[in-house]
Amino acid sequence: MTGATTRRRLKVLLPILGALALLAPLVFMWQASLVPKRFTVQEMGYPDYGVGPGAHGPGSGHGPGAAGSVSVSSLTADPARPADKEYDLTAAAATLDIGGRAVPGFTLNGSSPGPTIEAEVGDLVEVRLRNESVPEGVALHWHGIDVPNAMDGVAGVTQDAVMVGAEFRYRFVVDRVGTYWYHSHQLSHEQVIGGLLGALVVQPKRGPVGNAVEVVAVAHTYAGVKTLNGQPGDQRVAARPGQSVRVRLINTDNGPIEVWPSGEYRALAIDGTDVHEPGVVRDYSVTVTAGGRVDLGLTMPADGSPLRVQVSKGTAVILGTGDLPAPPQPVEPLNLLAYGTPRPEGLGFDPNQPDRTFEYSIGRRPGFVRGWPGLWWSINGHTFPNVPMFMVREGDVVRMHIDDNSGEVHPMHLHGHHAVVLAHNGVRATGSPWWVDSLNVRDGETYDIAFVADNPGVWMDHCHNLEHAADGMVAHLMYEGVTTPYTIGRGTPNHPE
Ligand SMILES: [Cu+2]
Repeated sequence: MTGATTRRRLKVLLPILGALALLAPLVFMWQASLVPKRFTVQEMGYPDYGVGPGAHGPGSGHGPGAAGSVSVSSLTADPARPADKEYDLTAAAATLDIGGRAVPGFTLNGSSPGPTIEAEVGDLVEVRLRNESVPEGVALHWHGIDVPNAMDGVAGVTQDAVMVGAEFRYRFVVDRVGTYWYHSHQLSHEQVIGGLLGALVVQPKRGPVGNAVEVVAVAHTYAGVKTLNGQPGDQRVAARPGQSVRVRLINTDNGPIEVWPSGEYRALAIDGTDVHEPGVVRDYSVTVTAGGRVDLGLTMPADGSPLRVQVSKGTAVILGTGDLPAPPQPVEPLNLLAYGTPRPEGLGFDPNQPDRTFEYSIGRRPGFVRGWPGLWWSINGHTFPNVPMFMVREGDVVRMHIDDNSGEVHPMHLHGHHAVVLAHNGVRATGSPWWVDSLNVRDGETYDIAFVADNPGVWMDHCHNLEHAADGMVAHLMYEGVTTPYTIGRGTPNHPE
C-alpha cells in the first residue's frame, strides 16, 4: 500500500471515526431511554436503599423480584368484613357542559365531578367501578387515603386498567377523618384533567359535630375554565348569622392555587389531618398544592353580612346572603411550618432516629426519554425510566430530603402514606405537626419530611402536575419482599400517568 493510498483512506475514515465518537454516547443515551413494550415498575431504574442504620441492601434475598415475595394484589382489606358504605360509580367519556361551553371530558354517574363519597371514620367503603365507555380504560386512586396497596388504583402498578364493559371492586377502611378525593390513575394527564374525579369526605362517628355548614369545593380547570364543583364563577351557600362554616377546598388541578377568605378564619385541616390548635388569622392566603386540600373554618358575621372565600382569581364560595367584591389577594401565604402548636403527644415516632434517609432531588437535564430528545425532569440526576426505587422495610422510620433545582414548582405526592414536614429551606417546623400527602416544592426550595413505613406495597412517589408525571417525573417507594405482577408499557393497556 502506498503512502498516498493510506492518506486517502485516512481522509475518509477519520471523519467517520470522529462522527462515531460524537454519536456513540448519544446512541447509548438514546438506547438507555427506551423502555420495553411490557415491564414491571420493579424492573425500572435502580434500587436506592438510602443511608442510615437500616439502609442495608437486599438482606435476606428480598430485593426486587425476589422469589417467595408478597404480591401487591394480596394486600387488601379484610375480605370477610362487610361494607359499611357502598357506592356504584360508572365512568363514561362525555361532552361536559362547563358554563354553557361544550368540553370533551369524562363523567362518573353522569357528572363531573362525580358524586361525593361520604363515610364515617372506621367505615369499610366499597366502590364498584364500572367502565361504560372510556376506550383507554380507567382506574380509581383514593388520593390521601392510605388504602391497602391492592386498592390504590394505579393502572399497571396495583391493578390492570378497567376496560369498557369491565368492573373493579375497591374496598378500604377510612381510618382518619378529613377531606380527600378520588381520581383516575390511568392516563391521568388526560382523564383527571378531563374531569374523571370526585370528592371523598370522612366525618367523625355520628356525623359532623354541631350545626356547622359543610361546603365541599372541588376546584378544577376544564379546558382553561376555572370552576368550583364543575361550575364557573361564584358558588353560593346558605349560612345564618353566627353560624360556623367548614369549607373543604380540594385542588384537583396541575398547579398550586391560593385561597383567601374575606375575613378571619382558621386553617382547620391540611390534607385531611386536623391542625392542632389552629389560631384565628386574616390577610393570609393558604397555598393549596396540586392534589392538596385545606379545610377552612369561618364564623358568619352576627350582623348578617356575607363572607367570601376566594379560590384563586376567578372563583369563590359566597356564604350567606348579599354580595361582596373579591377581597384583595394577601401578600403572604400562611406559614404552615409555624401555624398551630405542637401536639403534646408528639408525632408518634422519632424522626430524629431514622432507619434510613433518602434524597429526592428534582432537576432538569437534556437527554432522551422513551427515545425522544428533550429537556427532561430528573430525579437524583436520572431521567425516566432510570430513576431510583426507594427501598424500605416495614416499620422503618424514613426521612426524605427533597430539593428542587428544576426551574419549576412540583407538587410531590407519595401514595399510601402521610409524611410530616420537619423543615422547609432548613428552617425547622415549630407549629402543629404539618402532615401532608401532597407537598408544594418550588424551584430553589428544600423540604425535609419523615414518615413511618407502615403500609406494605409498591407505591408511586411522583409529581402531581400530571403533565410532568407523563413526562417521566415518577418514582416508587417499594417495600422489600413486595412485588407487583402488573405491567406497564406500550404493549399493555396500562398507562398510569
Ligand atoms: Cu412536577
